[in-house]
Amino acid sequence: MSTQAFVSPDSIRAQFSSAMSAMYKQEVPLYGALLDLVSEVNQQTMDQRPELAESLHLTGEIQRLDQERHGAIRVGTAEELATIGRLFAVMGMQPVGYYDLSCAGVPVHSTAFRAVHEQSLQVSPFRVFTSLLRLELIEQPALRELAASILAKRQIFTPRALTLIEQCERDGGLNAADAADFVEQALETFRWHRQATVTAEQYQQLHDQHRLIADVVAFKGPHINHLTPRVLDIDAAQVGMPKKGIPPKAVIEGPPPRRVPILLRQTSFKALQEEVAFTDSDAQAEGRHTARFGEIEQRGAALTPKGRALYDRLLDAAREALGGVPAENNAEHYMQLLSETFSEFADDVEQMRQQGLAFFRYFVTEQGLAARHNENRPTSLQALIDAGHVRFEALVYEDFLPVSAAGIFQSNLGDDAQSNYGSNANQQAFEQALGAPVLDELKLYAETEQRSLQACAKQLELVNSRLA
Ligand code: OOG
Ligand code: NI
Repeated sequence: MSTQAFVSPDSIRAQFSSAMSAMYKQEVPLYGALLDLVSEVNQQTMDQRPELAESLHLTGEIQRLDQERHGAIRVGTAEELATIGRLFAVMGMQPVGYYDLSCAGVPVHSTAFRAVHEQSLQVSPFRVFTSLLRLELIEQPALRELAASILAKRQIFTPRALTLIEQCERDGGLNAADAADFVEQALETFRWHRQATVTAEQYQQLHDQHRLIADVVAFKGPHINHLTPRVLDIDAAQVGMPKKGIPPKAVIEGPPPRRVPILLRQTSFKALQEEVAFTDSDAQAEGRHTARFGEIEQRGAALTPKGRALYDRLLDAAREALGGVPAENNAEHYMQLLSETFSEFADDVEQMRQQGLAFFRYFVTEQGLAARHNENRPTSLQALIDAGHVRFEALVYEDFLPVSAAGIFQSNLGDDAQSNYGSNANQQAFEQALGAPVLDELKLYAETEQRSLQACAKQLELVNSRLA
């Protein structure tokens, strides 16, 4: 088979992301309402803020905005995780980052599968937050064994999906027909099944240990539990949600509102009550399970290690001052504490750049191009920026935030579901289960920034690519 016939992984990912969205719209009708709200808010925001619209055009983000979303799944075993990693690799998605959620009382650790190069992200930024259940955190040995034996019996991939993954690994790609087939087959793994794999009593036992354990263990597959579109103004979305009959969680996770958004701000609506059938239930005795929920997010600047350390410190300070978990009854106070502590974080792109708080992408301006053969033109990055020969935009954060993720998990599990597992970060065990190391997101942002500096140096015909 010739390489020419292969469809690019980026294109398979774009097809998959769109098929997933269509499936989720069918499964969760409120998701359709959420998408409508997001596109209304995005339109309004661009009308009201032409400078933002211009930035989005410059970076190309405008083209990916409508198709931008992330999903989340939770798998039960190392083998499932390793195979899901191979499935995502067919679509050009690699594991990025390690998130320990045990310290927040959720017995999982996670990574985000996503494209890693800016050009691939531009084609499709689709990402999946993927968590692995940590059975070792279940204290009762009998229950741990029950969970392990139930998981050992299930196969979450279709035979055809497995064949196509192997074929892709062997041949180096898939042709158009196989790629379309793969998208359809891969989708099956993420579909909701109302038929549980356990009896009502087993479900209860698992659920009593932790609702999340029941969610992972009691079903045929790792149903996608939310699909999150990207909004340009999350405060407007939060206000707009109740008007569309979507009740939002009490607080927006992440940093406070700012002129220059950083990292990630997220809100969600409560999980749906789903009807499920246990293996021993008759047609009348319906069970209930909460699995799927809705979420909206606003993405901002990717922070450098220095910026991230500052973010973590300020977030901790706000949480400490609150003296508890942000919830309905202290939401306003929390938001006030957040904006007070974050006054220390520069809210101006130029200052953020000079203080080395965020990663950026650089662009040569018309003026810079026109002046590139002048002998006295500036040649240092700062001088080129000051002279208007180069401009810059913050790189968008492509990843997740552990504290926010824990807040999202918790608001959907119900506050009663909090347990205490202490801090149990174990990246090595996660990587062993996955069968590969996870990539360092900070390195990826730094590489993108370097590539943009090199491209500028080349366009400006600077010798030795001196900007990079
Ligand atoms: C994942 C929650 C984390 C996010 O956006 O931080 C997440 C889950 O509930 O499985 O999706
Ligand atoms: Ni999410």
